[in-house]
Amino acid sequence: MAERIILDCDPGHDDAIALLLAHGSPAIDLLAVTTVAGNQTLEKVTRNARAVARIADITGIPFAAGADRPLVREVETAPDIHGESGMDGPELPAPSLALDPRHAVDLIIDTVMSHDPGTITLVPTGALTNIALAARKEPRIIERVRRVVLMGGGYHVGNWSPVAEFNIKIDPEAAHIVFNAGWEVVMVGLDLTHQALATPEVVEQIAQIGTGPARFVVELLEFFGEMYQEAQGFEHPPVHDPCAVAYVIDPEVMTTRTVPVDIELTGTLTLGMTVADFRSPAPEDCRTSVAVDLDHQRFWDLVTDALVRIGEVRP
Ligand SMILES: [Ca+2]
Repeated sequence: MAERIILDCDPGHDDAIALLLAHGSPAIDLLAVTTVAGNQTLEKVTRNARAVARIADITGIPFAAGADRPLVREVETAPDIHGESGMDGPELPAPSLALDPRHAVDLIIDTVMSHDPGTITLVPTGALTNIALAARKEPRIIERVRRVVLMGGGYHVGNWSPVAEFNIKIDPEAAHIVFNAGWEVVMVGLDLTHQALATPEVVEQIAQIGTGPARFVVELLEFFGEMYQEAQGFEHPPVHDPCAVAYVIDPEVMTTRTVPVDIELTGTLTLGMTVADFRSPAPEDCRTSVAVDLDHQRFWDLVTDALVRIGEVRP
C-alpha cells in the first residue's frame, strides 16, 4: 500500500521537485501540502506550491498556508539561492487551485487525527515551525504519526553557518520541539543531500522525458545550479528536499544510522546545529536516525520515473 504523507514545504526549487516526486510516485499517497515561511516569504512560497500544482495538474488534495515566521526569531529568507520569487528560473503559471481555508497547523492535525494511528508520515522540507506548532496544539498527533522524515540539519556540515543548515537554523526552537517530541525522526541532512547532485547527466536524463513538468524541472535545476555555483561554490547543485521523499518511497535508496540528535539553542557559534552522538551504540529507546550514504543513480531514477508517470499535462 502506498504510504500516506503530508508534505510541509517552502518552495523553493528543491521543494518543487520533492512535490513532483511525491505526486508522481505510486508508492506515495499525498494527503495534503502545507507551506511555511523559509526560502521566501509565506505568500511567495504558497504561491509557488500552487504554481507547481498547476504545472503537474495536482488536484483533489488540500493545500494550506501555515506559519509566516519562526516561533521566536525574525524571518530569514534565501534569495541568494532561490531568487526573489523563491522559485526563480522557469516562468510560473498563475495558480488555479484554491487554498484550503484552514491554517496549515490545523490541516496537519485534522489529517493525522482523522486517519488510523501509525499510518501517516510527515515530510517537512522547510523550517519546522508548522510541525512544532501542531505538536504543541494537539500533542496526540505525536503518538499517532508513523514517523517524521525531514530534510534538514547535517551532522558534519552546515550551509547557513559552519555547522547549521538553513531549515534548522532559521527556526531552531521549532526544530528542538520536533527532535525532542518522542516520535520517530529520520533526519535527511546535508551529509546525505550533498550527494544528490544534479550533474549534467542527471539534467540530460530529465530533459529526455520531454514533457512540460520535466522541462520545468530542467529550468529549475539550471537556475539552482547557477545560484549554488555563485553562492556556495558547488560545481553541480545539491537537490536536498526530494531526498526525504525518496526515503519514504524506497528506504534502500540511502543508508541511515540510529543516533541521538539534539538541537543547539544557546551556542554563540553553533546555534541551530544538529548535534548527533556517534560515540557509542545508540540507546535502545533512541528514535532519531540520520541519513548517511545515497545511491545517486537510484535516487535520480525515482525522480525520473515520477516525472514520466506525471506525463504531459496542460500548460
Ligand atoms: Ca525546502
